Amino acid sequence: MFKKMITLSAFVALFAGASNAAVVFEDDFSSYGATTELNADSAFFGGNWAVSGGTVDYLVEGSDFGNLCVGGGSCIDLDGSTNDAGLFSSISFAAGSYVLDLSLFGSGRGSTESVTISLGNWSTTIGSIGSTDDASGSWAFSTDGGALTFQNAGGDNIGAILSDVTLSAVPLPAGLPLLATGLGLIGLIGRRRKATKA
Ligand SMILES: [Ca+2]
Ligand SMILES: [Ca+2]
Ligand SMILES: [Ca+2]
Repeated sequence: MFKKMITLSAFVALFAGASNAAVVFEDDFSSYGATTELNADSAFFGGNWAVSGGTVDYLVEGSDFGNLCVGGGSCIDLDGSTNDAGLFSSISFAAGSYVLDLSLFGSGRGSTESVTISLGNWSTTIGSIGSTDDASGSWAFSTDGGALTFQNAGGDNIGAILSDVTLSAVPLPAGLPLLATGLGLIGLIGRRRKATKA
């Protein structure tokens, strides 16, 4: 009976920690205007994103190249229109544990692309994204902090298509001591009951 209670407590504590994951940054790219902006610069993204070392394109459904946005809406072509793919960088985030969710698709124009995603000292490269591939995913990681960045390899104006970026902070360091304390108290109660019997 007691063992079952401890197991249940552990699950409840872990579940509580997971559900506390708080969204710290979210962008579906719908708020930057109703028409496509080729070589959209840092000012265009209103401080949410910076573009350096080349360019990216902002595409909108119903506007130039907007058909490349998979599922409609707005999206980013990570290789702009200057034959020099830019580094696409978000605002900065603190050190910690995060879950990153995003939609990333092939160029839709016959090419194969490679994209490196990083946040501080965490980084992953998604290589060989075929033209019609869905390379969307979710990554859980710890980092020393910094901007979330995207770098498309190459520079032929045809890049992978990015949309729906969500970054959530996972409060694992705060949850673990709580779980340890809970288990410790249960253990203490158990020992006291035994001592009384003896
Ligand atoms: Ca382009
Ligand atoms: Ca570049
Ligand atoms: Ca390319």
